[in-house]
Amino acid sequence: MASSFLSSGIIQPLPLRSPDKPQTLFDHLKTTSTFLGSTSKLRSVSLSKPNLPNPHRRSTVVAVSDVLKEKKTKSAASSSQLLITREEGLELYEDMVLGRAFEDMCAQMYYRGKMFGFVHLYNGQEAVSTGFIKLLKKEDCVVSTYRDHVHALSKGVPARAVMSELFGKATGCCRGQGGSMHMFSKEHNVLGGFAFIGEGIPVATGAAFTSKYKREVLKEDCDEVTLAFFGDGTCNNGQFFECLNMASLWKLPIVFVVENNLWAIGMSHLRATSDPEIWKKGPAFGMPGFHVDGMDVLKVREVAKEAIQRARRGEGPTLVECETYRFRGHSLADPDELRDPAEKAHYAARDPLTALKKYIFDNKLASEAELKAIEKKIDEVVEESVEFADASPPPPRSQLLENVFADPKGFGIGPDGSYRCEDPKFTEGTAHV
Ligand SMILES: Cc1ncc(C[n+]2csc(CCOP(=O)(O)OP(=O)(O)O)c2C)c(N)n1
Ligand SMILES: [Mg+2]
Repeated sequence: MASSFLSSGIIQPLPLRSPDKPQTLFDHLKTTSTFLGSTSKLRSVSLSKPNLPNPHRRSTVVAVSDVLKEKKTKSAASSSQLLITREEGLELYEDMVLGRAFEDMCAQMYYRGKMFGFVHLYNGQEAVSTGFIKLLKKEDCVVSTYRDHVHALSKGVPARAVMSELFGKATGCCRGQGGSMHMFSKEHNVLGGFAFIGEGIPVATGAAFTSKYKREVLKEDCDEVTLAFFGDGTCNNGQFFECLNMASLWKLPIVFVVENNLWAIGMSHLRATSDPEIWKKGPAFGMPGFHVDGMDVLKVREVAKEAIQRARRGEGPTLVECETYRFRGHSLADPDELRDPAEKAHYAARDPLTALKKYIFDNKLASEAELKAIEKKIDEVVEESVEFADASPPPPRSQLLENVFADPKGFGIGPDGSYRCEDPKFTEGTAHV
């Protein structure tokens, strides 16, 4: 049998391990890495050396440390050169405080029975939303997940419209029909939160394709960029790989932003993923991959700038893995008993808001009183959002079937192509719908 395989030209797979260097299956389990701050040990590393330079690789692999090192060297001549101006620092701080205060208020309102269904909070991950989205123009698009309130806020959707949506009220950004997991705003180009993990990635890829089509085929003046946010658990889904492939093939103006908070509900990223360094999957598809400290808004912002500018210049997609952490359970229904308290404490000590505050003070960008004034202003915004949502009316009954089908009354389109609700039999009650 074996000889007939050989003679028919079937190439046998290469052995995974060199026979003269015996290796047990457990050897790699002993390997640890400082890559992730999790208190768990890295369970697995690739047996084939993945870090060998590949002469055929078209892409560059850049670690964030290199980007920042280069920036530091460049700015060494003038030591006064900071990563942000005073105005930028205040804008970033305000956005992060808004994200945090809004989510804390959501928790209160949820437990008071004001919200329905699952609610997933973003506490701890603010540096990612702020670091990326505050660099965007209004025309740029954002696609989120079910952990979407703060992405919408960073993109400019008013707090009252997001809170009202959470309360299921008619004044919400989706008129109360979406709820927590489905923030959408045409005006602000927030193309949705998605409950099914990975669902948003093809939508984002489609949005990026639209931008490219407008620019290159319709010759419109368009340099829009799309950001696709999703979690570590989502990176083991097929849609992620399919979209990386298409985006790279067509050089789409998109940035894939992985918010690696180390957990997918109760499943540790290190237990579920063959190679936990997600950023390495970028170069495999011919795009740069970055790994950045997602608890530091300034580091995130530096990497985000590079990736967004690359997309705007028409040079194609980038994969950015932000290592971050959620400070609360998976959703407000999760008692959060699975994660190691030491791990939680490790990240709590790296709170992104505290880190930015320190940078602002160390560099004398603003006084304590100025930051306090921002916090007070945001408290008022969030309070007002609750009052507004509470006082708003629920959606009318007539809205129930709107936007479900492609006709204003929700009864669909008949075989002749006309709206079923316009069929005279419809009002007589004899139409089949
Ligand atoms: C297609 C699909 N499969 C399974 C689920 C159930 N599910 C909900 S959240 C989640 C974990 C996602 O983890 P991650 O992508 O890391 O996002 P995080 O919640 O950490 O932000 C899973 C598997 C789902 N929503 N959609
Ligand atoms: Mg996760």
